[in-house]
Amino acid sequence: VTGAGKSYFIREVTGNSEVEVSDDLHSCTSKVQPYSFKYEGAKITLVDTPGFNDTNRSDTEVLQEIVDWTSEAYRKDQLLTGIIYLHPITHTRMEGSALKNLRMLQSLCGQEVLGNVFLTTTQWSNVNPAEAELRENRLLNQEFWGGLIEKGATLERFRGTRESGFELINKLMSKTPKPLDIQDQIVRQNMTLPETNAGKCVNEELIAQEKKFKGQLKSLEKQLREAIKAGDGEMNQILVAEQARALEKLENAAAEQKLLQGLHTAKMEEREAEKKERQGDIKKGDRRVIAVAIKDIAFGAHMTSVFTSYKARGRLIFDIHNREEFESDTFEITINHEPNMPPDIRVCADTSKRKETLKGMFDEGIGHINYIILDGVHYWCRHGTPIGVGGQEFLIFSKGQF
Ligand SMILES: Nc1nc2c(ncn2[C@@H]2O[C@H](COP(=O)(O)OP(=O)(O)OP(=O)(O)O)[C@@H](O)[C@H]2O)c(=O)[nH]1
Ligand SMILES: [Mg+2]
Repeated sequence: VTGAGKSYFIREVTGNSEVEVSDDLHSCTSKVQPYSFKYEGAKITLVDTPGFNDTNRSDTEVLQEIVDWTSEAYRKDQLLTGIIYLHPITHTRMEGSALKNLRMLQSLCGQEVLGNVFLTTTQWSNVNPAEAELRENRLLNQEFWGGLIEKGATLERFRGTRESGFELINKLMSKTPKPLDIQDQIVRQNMTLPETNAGKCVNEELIAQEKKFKGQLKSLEKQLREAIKAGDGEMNQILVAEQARALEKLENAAAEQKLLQGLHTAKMEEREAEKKERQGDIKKGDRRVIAVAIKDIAFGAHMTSVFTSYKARGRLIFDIHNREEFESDTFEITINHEPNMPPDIRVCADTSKRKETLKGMFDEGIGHINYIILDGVHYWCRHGTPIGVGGQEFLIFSKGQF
């Protein structure tokens, strides 16, 4: 909850004066920020977050900020031990925004993690104790915190002091760290933000807002018509101003929906591009050949009257027309030679022009075959003539049935 005292809590507990606490009604923390400190020999990290219903930013932006940080942490195998949800006891009622925050909390965490969630009231010193307790009791209603507490969350109080903060931290330290639903959905299930439960929650809220503001505009229009008919100039002005406000809110909700949808589209396009790239790689993989410079073969070729294989250096070529690939790094290959193949298999390399240097292994004639085995795949030498690139000549070994 924005302004509940998240940053205040962290500043008290860590003793870090750099934690920015707001001094007015405007939202203060805009980035997710971890603060670490030593406590009884353990390193503890408290993570400050912006709150929803931020006065400067939309819920979608705040959610994106939280999602970015939590997914990064999850990728680094850093799990959260607990969540301290702060709610100011100064709030007299459970407003719509507070209910929305609870839904967000639930959709971000998921059921499994509720056992590690502390529903905590703050700012007790700002309210008369009897009244504060009354409010706390009201928070226990089924539709507020009651439901979450039934599912494992705990009711806590932060009294504004360091000790009180440490009490909460002590309680949390015995908990087992668990992944949040949002982390699992974004990282492991590779969902787009609007596909996650938290994203859906924001979207539903926006749809509800849109409906509400449209309704408001309709009723304002009707009232305005009546005011005009009655010649009530003052009322007319008030209504026009109200109409403008409702219209602005409607436009904001629509813009945010668009932003959310944009995040989805962007991610889908990214995925599509990745898929295409993968498919391209597979195709490339099918087409790949091994090119061996004839100068590298020459010496060994002479030896094949003695050996059936010898080592040379070759390079992987994905696109036979890509001249740069002929410059790529070479690696050691073994060229095998089988001179006793059945007579219907022809020798692959027509090295007639190079008889002198490639005598032996690449001899022309019936019953000779030259091949390389790479990653368990046979690459046969089947190009009629060596191909010349950049003043060098290469023999090409390619996959497929011989
Ligand atoms: N007395 C008292 N004041 C508090 C307490 N917690 C917060 N405050 C005051 O409430 C105001 C808001 O506190 P912040 O810590 O900035 O609130 P926040 O939750 O970080 O708010 P955002 O970053 O804007 O989401 C500040 O003026 C704090 O001094 C508390 O436990 N006791
Ligand atoms: Mg803050």
